Amino acid sequence: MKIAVLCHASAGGSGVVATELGVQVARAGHEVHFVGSAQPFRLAGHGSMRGPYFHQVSGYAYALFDQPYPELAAANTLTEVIQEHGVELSHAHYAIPHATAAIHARAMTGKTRVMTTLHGTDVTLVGLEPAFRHTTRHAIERSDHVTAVSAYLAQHTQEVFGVEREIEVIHNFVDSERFVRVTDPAVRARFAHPDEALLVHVSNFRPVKRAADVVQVFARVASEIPARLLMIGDGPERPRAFELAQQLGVIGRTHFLGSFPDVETVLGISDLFLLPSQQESFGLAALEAMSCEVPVVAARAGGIPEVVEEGVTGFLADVGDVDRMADAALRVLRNRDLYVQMGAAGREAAISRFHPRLIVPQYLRAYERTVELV
Ligand code: GMT
Repeated sequence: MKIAVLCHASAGGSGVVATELGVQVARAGHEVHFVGSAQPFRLAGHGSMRGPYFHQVSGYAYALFDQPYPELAAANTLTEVIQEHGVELSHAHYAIPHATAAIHARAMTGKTRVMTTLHGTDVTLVGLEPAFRHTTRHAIERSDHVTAVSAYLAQHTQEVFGVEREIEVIHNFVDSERFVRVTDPAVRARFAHPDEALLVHVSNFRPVKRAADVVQVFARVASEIPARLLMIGDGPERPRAFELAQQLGVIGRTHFLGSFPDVETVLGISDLFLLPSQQESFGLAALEAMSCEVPVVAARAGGIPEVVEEGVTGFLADVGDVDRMADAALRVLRNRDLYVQMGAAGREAAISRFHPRLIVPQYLRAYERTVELV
């Protein structure tokens, strides 16, 4: 098959899933063309003469236009790629803007099929805004096939947009060879003393991630046991989280490390992953932590319970219940047997339920079915 992929290039779960899926699909012998304004961040080093290929959407600014209209430019570049390479299927990660651009290119070429994967923000946040509601519903209804990364998201989409079409659930996956426990004590020694518990949070620090709750939970934990917190990523709520860490007197034990691509090193040395999000359609970062044998304490929000099994691979609490999250964290960190057992269960779940060898074939079958609609 010849497949075009549209996704966000910046660090974020949907871009990660889109890129790793595209790489695996290319390895399986298909021709994969990424189309976007920038190369997806995890695609670096994967392109070769046999693909995956990357086609940059050209920007255009003109004094009369108050915006560069990137979706129109994306539809235009995608049209060129479809015509030049005989693309049979455009896989859009996100209803808006990517499925909208793909549907536009389908209309212009009369050739390709459109498969859309919903990741969350397009449905639960931005897509529901009155400014985008009709466009999002149109993108979902007019795609040839739609998948969602959790059962929660599929059902929520049907409810809030009132769409009746089938939405296939295909969970996200994790590369369990890459996301592994790091046993070299020298790596861990760079971030924590041997007697300290190492807690970690990875996100884009949008308000929905509730980074302040991470700091609140950590401050309670650190008042009881020696501990350190690593905050990975960057975004609008980072300054507030920093300020709160100062106010609560834990800034010396909280390290804001910013964004970097090999997040697995930090996850691999950590003892506990915190994900107190207000809303999360899946929680890919939690799955990556589980693959590294790290127990998770998270909010019982959206699709998180489909990933983190309460009492088995971590503990869940109501959104904002930082006391319960801190109690759960202390329970795991104070009980070596429970900690080891939960870490092992997390890795087992990553391998037995979320391995690429289980998930990628589900996408390939969906591609085949969608292309055969022609
Ligand atoms: O969570 C984010 O802010 C990033 C966003 C994205 O587009 O990368 O994540 C969404 O897609 C991920 C991959 O499917 C999911 O793991 C995240 O749960 C989802 N985020 C939300 O639903 C808020």
